[in-house]
Amino acid sequence: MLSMTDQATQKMWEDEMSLQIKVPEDSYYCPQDEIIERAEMLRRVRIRIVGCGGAGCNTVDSLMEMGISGADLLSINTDAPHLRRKRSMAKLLIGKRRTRGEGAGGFPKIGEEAALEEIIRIREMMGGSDITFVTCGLGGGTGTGSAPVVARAAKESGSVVISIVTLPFRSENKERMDNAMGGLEKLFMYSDTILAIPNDRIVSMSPSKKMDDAFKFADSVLAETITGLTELITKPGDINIDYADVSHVLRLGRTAVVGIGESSIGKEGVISAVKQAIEFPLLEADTGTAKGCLVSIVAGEDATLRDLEIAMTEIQARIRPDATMKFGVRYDEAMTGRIKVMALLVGVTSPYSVNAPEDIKNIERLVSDEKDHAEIDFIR
Ligand SMILES: Nc1nc2c(ncn2[C@@H]2O[C@H](COP(=O)(O)OP(=O)(O)OP(=O)(O)O)[C@@H](O)[C@H]2O)c(=O)[nH]1
Ligand SMILES: [Mg+2]
Repeated sequence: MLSMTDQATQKMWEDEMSLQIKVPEDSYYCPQDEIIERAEMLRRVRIRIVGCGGAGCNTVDSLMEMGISGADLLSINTDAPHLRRKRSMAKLLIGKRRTRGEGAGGFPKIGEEAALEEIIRIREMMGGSDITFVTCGLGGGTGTGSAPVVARAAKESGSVVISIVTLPFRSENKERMDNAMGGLEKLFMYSDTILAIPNDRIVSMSPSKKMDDAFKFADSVLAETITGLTELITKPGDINIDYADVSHVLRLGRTAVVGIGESSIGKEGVISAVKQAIEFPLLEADTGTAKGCLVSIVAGEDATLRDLEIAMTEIQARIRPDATMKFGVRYDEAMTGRIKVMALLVGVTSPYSVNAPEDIKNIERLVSDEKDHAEIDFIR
């Protein structure tokens, strides 16, 4: 039996509840939301994307054109005219004394010295990042020499570091391949995850074999990969992936592959999107060995729970049964009738895996034997 005071309290409580229920939806206000919002701002994941050297700055320029949200873009180069022409949110001309704004002339040692000249600025600029993408075309002087310096500064400031680099074309000279392998070895020391993509492989997927088009295509592949990964973390979805999920999965293995697939909704379409994403031919990886998987699904509002279930089951069937899988889902009006699946598979085995320094020799051999060698003239 409730006492009189308890009954009065209960009545007051019920009145208060009914009052709250009567509040019209559009004037919804909850004072705690302000505090929660502030906490949300504080835990916003800070993502930096740093393009080093000519190719790296071109990738950042492509990202600016595509419009990326939730990440800061930084371009670093020794080549002043190139750096000035390219779009970025912030720029750093390195090696003003060493190279006088004229590039590193294909010498990674000079690229490294140029970066070290500005090490204090680089450390400042890397501070506070949670995730740093370092991107460059390995093989030249600036990107190859400076990317490991940037990766190291980011790592030392406590960031997760993902290096996404290209390996030179077979038709470039042997010196460039040696440069690239030296750079890869250094990047290996400061990266949590490395995606090293042979240029010949990218071009074998490119619709045009003309050099300019091939580079543009390579830039767009890199830019799309980076955008996909960034938006997976930063764009609020209906099912979110957060920083803790991402850093956990990224630490499950050094080598990662990423693939994107898009198709119509419905069973067949969803399976086809998953297949495209997982069997993305860039690195010939054995995805069945993946230890971790981050999946981002963007679908039209008409996609059903069944479509999502099919996508999940199809992905699970293609990776290790005990793999850690985290996924985010976002509905997007612009995707009506369609579904886009992006999968980052971590800890895969690929001929291009860099899991130990010895693997680098192996990659060098593979790139030299690349059967998909692009028939393009590379003139420098
Ligand atoms: N994706 C892409 N790759 C490129 C492009 N230009 C060159 N590459 C590749 O990237 C490698 C490095 O070239 P750059 O980026 O021009 O060289 P850098 O880092 O600026 O070095 P230096 O010019 O010697 O100071 C080349 O060997 C090519 O394999 C480009 O526009 N896009
Ligand atoms: Mg250059």
